[in-house]
Amino acid sequence: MTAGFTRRAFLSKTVVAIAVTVLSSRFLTYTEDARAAGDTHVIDIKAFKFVPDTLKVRVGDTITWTNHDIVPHTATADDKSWDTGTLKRNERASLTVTAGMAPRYYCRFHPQMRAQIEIVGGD
Ligand SMILES: [Cu+2]
Repeated sequence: MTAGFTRRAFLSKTVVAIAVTVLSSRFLTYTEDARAAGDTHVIDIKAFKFVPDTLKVRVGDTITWTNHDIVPHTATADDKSWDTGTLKRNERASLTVTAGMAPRYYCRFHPQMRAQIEIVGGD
């Protein structure tokens, strides 16, 4: 009898755990899908930093860098495959995310300024 009770308790806990797992994975899937490709992301360059310095993007999204500092900056891929060019104060430049785009970048004038994008999703 004790064994039977224990087993029922185990089963119900298992059912609850599975239900929670299914619900949370559905929720995550929904929120991922809710964000369509083609979004615009804004990266601020201020106080010699890219903000944010890590950004999740999808192929087809647009990234816009705006320089708020007095001195000029760039956002330049580590492998030089893309480059915003020199951005003076309050200037901005945009790039469209392409598949296989080099994720890490820096400022040509201040190589200690570093940041990266992370390309997520398949479409
Ligand atoms: Cu710079």
